[in-house]
Amino acid sequence: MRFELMASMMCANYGNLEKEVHDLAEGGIDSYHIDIMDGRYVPNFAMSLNDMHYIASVAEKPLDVHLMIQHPNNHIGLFLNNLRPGDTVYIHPEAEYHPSTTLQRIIDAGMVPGIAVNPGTSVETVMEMLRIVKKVLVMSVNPGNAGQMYLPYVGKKITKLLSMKEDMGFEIYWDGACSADKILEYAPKGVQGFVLGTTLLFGKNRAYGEVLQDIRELRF
Ligand code: S6P
Ligand code: MG
Repeated sequence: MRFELMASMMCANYGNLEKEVHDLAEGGIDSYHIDIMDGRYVPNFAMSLNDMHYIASVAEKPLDVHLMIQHPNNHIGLFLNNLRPGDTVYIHPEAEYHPSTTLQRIIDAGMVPGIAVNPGTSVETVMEMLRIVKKVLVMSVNPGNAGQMYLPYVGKKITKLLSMKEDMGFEIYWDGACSADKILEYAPKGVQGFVLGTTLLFGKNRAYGEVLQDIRELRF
């Protein structure tokens, strides 16, 4: 079964970031998930523009940029100018007065447009944007930190989105507390990709390639 695996780079070892980027690529990661935070939209500062810029400069695989910032339209050019066509940019619709304007700027720059949907955000409130975006990043934890507990009520929202994705033309991605049992349950149902952080990939004292191979060999 083919599904995408993204590495949550806020969980990487910044003591040797270039090696992390290359080890993850050799291990078989599909893209680098970049959690940009402003300390306002979320109560944390994880990665910022320079981190993204550096990873973009040493990475050959695509970037998957998750903007957890207020009013992303004010600063989106800074991010788009440092990405390559085909990289993905997600915004949080609640963080923007006119989210479809911001999504159009992402599209015009040649990036893949996405929205991130918080655990407390309903599908109904983002319905119009589902026709614009190519990717929906479903948050199964509240945004801001790695290493949190999965929020089980998110499952019903994924079921609802799965029933709409073909008609509306988007793919679903999972972000937060992603474990093997979640991949086993949701990849066969049609979730296209999974962000891997501390739950499954980082801080395990195992080579990334071994961990990723175990995930690819899960028996469905
Ligand atoms: C959370 C962020 C996520 C985390 C990821 C970490 O604000 O958007 O991308 O980095 O959830 O994974 P884990 O397994 O530590 O929850
Ligand atoms: Mg994220």
